[in-house]
Amino acid sequence: MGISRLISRRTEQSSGKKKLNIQTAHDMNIKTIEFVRPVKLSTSPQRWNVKEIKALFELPFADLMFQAQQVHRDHFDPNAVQLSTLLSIKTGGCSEDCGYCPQSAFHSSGVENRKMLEVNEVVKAAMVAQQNGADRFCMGAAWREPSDEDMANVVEMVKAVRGLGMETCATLGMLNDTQAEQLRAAGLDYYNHNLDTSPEFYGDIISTRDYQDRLDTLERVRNAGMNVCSGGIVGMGENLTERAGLIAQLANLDPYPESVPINNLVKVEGTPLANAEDIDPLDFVRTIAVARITMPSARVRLSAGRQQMSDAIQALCFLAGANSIFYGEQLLTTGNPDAERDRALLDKLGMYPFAEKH
Ligand code: SAM
Ligand code: DTB
Ligand code: SF4
Repeated sequence: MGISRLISRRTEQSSGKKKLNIQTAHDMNIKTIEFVRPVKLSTSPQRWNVKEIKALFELPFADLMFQAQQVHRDHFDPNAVQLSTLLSIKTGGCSEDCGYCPQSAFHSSGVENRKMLEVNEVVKAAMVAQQNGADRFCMGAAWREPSDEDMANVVEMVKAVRGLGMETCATLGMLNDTQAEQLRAAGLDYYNHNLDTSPEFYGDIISTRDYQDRLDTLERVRNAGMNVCSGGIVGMGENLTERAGLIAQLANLDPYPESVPINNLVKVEGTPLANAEDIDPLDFVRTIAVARITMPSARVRLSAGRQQMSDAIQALCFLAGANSIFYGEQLLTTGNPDAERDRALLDKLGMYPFAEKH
């Protein structure tokens, strides 16, 4: 059924004028979704194919946003945002060649190699983050994979941060089964490991490990019983099919990740992607909306790239279903809006940190 027919079916004659019956808007929205893509009741683990996801990307902007809002409101308080603070616990000198990353030893970005932080330094940073209102603390390391010695330190960090009453997340590269189990036993709530892009485009960006390695790590995290945080980067020169391919991979994980960071490439001088063409900001918003629709109950994080984004685009991202941000003036090696600017933005939008009201 066409949208216009749906709307006219839901209108009433009143004083000679057609009036939209607000009470039935919810019902109407669902029908609009059916109009765009028939609801699937199949139990197949392949929930979405790339063609269907591409079709979502190609919807008129307002239709896409409408669907995303509907799905968002069905699953979350639409005005609550989860705040996650990042800390680089081991910076630079990484043996992988990820084309976007300033921490790769293959590139000359000027990022200094630093040894791993001490447990007490990490705890101090977590306490500051907590005082500033963050509810999740994410520890990131520039490793291909952690060594046994690294793991012993990370386990202490996780226990200590958890002891503060914060949710914990770590991103340390590839894990084996034993390491995944160690992290779970330490109380790690989320493990972040991004697929980054589609399988087809992946080889253009990274050559030192393959896509299957990433999927294997995600499976180990899942099997160990931790929440999965996995997303990707847009704006690396991928085409629409490849962008849709990333979302399809994430959405078809069974189950899909609890947390989905969508990063807008931060172009760092000295990396192979320093001169990548900017993605149209509205296409970034579309990516958030498509992630929301295809992974309805996931936290979709408006991740890296916010410092370069206007308030208006960020507001559209929230409208598209983003409900988590990195909070604090530093990501890993690059900048992020400072806490004051974010507080002001949330206030302006009538939004609030999730932890304050839930
Ligand atoms: N070394 C570990 C790994 O790669 O799994 C963990 C840290 S790594 C920096 C975590 C993620 O940060 C990457 O997978 C990528 O998605 C994101 N990232 C790195 N550099 C970025 C950039 N310049 N812009 C946007 N996202 C970036
Ligand atoms: C994620 O998806 N984005 C974060 C976090 N997970 C680890 C990292 C963004 C890094 C941006 C570049 C930098 O600051 O080095
Ligand atoms: Fe290393 Fe992670 Fe950067 Fe890749 S993204 S170079 S694995 S720190």
